[in-house]
Amino acid sequence: MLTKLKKIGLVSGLSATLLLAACGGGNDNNAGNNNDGAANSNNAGANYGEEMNYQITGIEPGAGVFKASEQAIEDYELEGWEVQASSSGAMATALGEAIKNEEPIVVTGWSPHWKFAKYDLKYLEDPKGTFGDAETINTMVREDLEDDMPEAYALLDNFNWTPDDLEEVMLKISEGADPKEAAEEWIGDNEDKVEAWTDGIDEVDGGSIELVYVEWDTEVASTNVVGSILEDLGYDVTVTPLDNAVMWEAVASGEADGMVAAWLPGTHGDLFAEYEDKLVDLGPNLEGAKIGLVVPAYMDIDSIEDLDTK
Ligand code: PBE
Repeated sequence: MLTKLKKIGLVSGLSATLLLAACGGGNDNNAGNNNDGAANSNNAGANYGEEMNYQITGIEPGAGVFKASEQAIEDYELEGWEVQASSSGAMATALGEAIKNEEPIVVTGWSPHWKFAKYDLKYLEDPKGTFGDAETINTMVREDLEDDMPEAYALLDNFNWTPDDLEEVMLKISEGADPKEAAEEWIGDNEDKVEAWTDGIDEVDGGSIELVYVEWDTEVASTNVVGSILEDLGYDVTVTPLDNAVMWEAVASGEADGMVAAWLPGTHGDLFAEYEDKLVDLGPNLEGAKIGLVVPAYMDIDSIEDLDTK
C-alpha cells in the first residue's frame, strides 16, 4: 500500500514514518528508498524523548502536579525536557489521541481520575519521591463560617467520600453529562451517604454561599456534589472556577466561603503553608489521592529514570 501511495505522491515524510511504524515495516527492503532517517529506527523505547519532542503534556501551570513535574525534570536531570502548559481538558484530549495512534505520551497525571477507567495507564515509578506519597483531599473554609452559617459548616465538615464515589461522578461528566446533572444523579443514587452527611442538620431558608474550585476533573465533580447538597439544604449556591492560587486566597481572605479541593500534604503544601493561619482546615474529604507522571501501559518504560535525555 505504501509503495502505491508513494507513487501517486500522497505520502509526506511524516506520514510515511507513521505508516511504517504502524505496519511494523520500518526495516524492510524499501527502507533504503526512504531518506527520512527516523523511519528506519526500530529501537522503540530508547528514543521516546525525541518522539515526544522532550515534552511532558502538562495542565494548568498553577497546579501542584505541574510544579512537581518541573521539579522532577530537575531531580532526575532530564536535560532538554519541559512541561508543556495546557489545560486539564486539553491534556485528556492529547492523551486520548496518542492512545488512538499508539504513540508515546507522558502526562501530568493524578488519581482519582476517569482516565484510569477508560484507558490502560501506569504511573512512572518515582524512586526519588518527587511526587510524594498518597495524599488526602481536604476541605477548607473561611474563618467565621461556623458562626455565620453553622448548617453549611456542618455539611462541609461531614462531607467525606471514596475515590470510587468521586470516579463515578467524574466518569459521567467525561462522557458528556452536565456536571450539575451528574452530581444530582449521584446524589439520587447514594441517598445513604448523603443522609449521613446531612444527618441532624436543619434546612435553611436561603442565604448565599460561594464555593470556589479549579476546573480539574476531580474538583468539578466534588464541588458540584457538595454544591447541590447545600442547595437541597436551602442555600443559594454559587460555584466559581478560579486558578489554584487564587482559589486558596479567596477562602483565606474570606471572599469565598469554602472549597473541597486542597491536596495535601504535597501537591498544595506550599499554598497551605502560606494560608494555613487564615483558614479553617476541616480535614480530609477523600483519602488515597495521588499525583505523578502517567503513560499508556504499552510504553516500554516503568520509571521516570527511564526517560531518555537530549
Ligand atoms: N490536580 C488535581 C491538582 C489537584 C487536583 C492534581 C491536577 C494539582 O495538581 O494541583
